[in-house]
Amino acid sequence: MSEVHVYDVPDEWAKRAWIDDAKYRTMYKQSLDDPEAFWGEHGKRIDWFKPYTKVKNISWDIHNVSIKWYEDGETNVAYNCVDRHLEKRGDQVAIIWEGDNPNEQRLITYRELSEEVNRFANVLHWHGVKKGDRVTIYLPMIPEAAFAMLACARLGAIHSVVFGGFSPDAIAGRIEDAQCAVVITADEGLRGGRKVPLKANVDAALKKTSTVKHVLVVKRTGGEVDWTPGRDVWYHEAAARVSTTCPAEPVNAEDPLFILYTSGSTGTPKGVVHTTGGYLVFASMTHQYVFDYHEGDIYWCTADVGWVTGHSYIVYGPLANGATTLMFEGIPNYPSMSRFWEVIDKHKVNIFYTAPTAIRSLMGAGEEPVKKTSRASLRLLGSVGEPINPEAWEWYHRVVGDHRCPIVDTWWQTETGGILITPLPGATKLKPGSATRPFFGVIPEVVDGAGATLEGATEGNLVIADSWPGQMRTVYGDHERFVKTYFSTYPGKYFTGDGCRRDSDGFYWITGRVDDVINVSGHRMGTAEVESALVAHPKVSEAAVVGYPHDIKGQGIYAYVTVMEGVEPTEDLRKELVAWVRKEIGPIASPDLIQFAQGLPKTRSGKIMRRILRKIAENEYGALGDTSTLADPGVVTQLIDNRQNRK
Ligand code: 6R9
Repeated sequence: MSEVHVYDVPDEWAKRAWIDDAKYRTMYKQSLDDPEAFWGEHGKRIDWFKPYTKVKNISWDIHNVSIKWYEDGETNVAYNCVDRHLEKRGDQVAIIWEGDNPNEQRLITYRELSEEVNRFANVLHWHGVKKGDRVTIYLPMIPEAAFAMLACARLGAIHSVVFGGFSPDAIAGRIEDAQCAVVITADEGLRGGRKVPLKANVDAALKKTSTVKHVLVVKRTGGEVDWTPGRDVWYHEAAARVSTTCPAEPVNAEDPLFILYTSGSTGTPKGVVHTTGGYLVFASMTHQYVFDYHEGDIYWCTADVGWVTGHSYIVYGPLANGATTLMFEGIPNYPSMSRFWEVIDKHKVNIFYTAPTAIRSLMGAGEEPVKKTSRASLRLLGSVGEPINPEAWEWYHRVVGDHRCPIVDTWWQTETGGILITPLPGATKLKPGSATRPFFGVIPEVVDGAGATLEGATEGNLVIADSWPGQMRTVYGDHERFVKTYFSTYPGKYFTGDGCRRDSDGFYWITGRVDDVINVSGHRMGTAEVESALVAHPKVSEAAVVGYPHDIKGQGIYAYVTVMEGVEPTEDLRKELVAWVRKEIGPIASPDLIQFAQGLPKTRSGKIMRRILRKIAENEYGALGDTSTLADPGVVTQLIDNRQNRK
């Protein structure tokens, strides 16, 4: 291994930060020695209508997986993110909204946020939404997305946010799975100057599912949309008819707050369920300590609210803490490659949290677009979504942060609700590419394939040995799948699906997924999902999908396709298949490379040998390993000869 550059904690950081190294060690030890006492104390960071008397009640026994935190407490997430701030910071900006067009912005104070959320909740209530009902939110990055999420929370309804890049089929599947009666969308979205036909996508989705009674449409661009009278409602018209007071429904700590669909190694996306109390405690506490958030800071997370990062670190964590959170509608390279840095200067952003894929693509444009901006307000940088390669880390640190800003490389998952492994900027020395140490209460372990726990400096699969309050509680409607996916591989432990290395300092280095999930620009894709989209095409007989290293996206999608008898595997068919997958799932699932194959390598029992396909896609065909179990070894030579990734 090449030598690792270590960055010590700067003195001024150790002094000013909430947590220095000594405090980290003390608190971490407390959190493990007596989790009841530790989380009992920290649970008080949010307001409770009815205080809890029980803190932690966990069983990870595969015959009875049950996860409960603060189980007899009652609270409301919208109350915590909005109402409780009004007295002290009613006039403080809660949300800075920066439009796709640099001339568009909105500043929303906590008082205005309260009015908007109450109004939105009343509109939902009017359309029949009550506690426990599921609501699909398919919106662009506009403040109404946050209003809608908080409005659901206010009523005790469960939101299911669907990323605006998903196709009508993907929306329909998610609506159907959660049995949603209301969908909230916009006429169109706007990204990089281009329009996204959100309402039209919802219209197409609703042809395939019948649970939806009302579609609330927020006017964003004013573009033409089709209208189904009786079903479709303009949000602004409904909003004009309701008041700005709506009581916050008391909900139990374990009542669901949201469902968020995420890809796994098999089957259709899973509805990850997060509940109320533990989730909010964990999101707000990690937001405060990981980003060292202090009163008055301007905080910007560039994620989309369609992903968990947007849920926990644009909306819930920051607003629970009374922070000013920036919400950006656009993309990093529009209208120019300097956009991120210009937004930072315009709004005097202090804390900036983005993804390695964005850093790598901006790196490609050189230093000039960064250096022509000031960025003097920046104090801390963050990274999330995939492993960050040391070159990108160093560039982020040197060019964006002017050597001045620590970088928190935060490892977590949709399932974990909040950050689990991360540096704390006043406590943890930094090693580029390492997510470093566990957050309070988190017990990472490295296990081998057989499940043995490995000690010291080692490498293997990452599991977590005990629960934390932000943990997902179940897969919506399928608890068995929850148990099987996360608790059956290593009984008694939560299996993350990630591989990792632990070095001699006890620092963790996440090496990427060890299952059939690929991470494309920080977006999770199940290879099985792309495969089933491909085989749904009438000209495709068989398909196998794997990831391969991609300079900007981290991983690209490589598809092996066998066509039906009599079909010509042409360039046109290749384009047709890419367009097909985009239509079936969405643009994030577009195959980067398609290889037409006469046959796929299979064992004699008919199992596709993905290990071999992965190697060929990685252009590492010299090291195929044991191929003795192949039914027809000739297939492999053909695949190598026609490989698509030749760099
Ligand atoms: C928050 C989020 C989760 C998967 C996870 C891992 C990868 C996320 C990472 C990271 C290395 C980091 N991942 N953060 N890998 N270093 N700092 O991204 O959730 O979309 O569910 O993805 O992303 O592979 O298992 P999600």
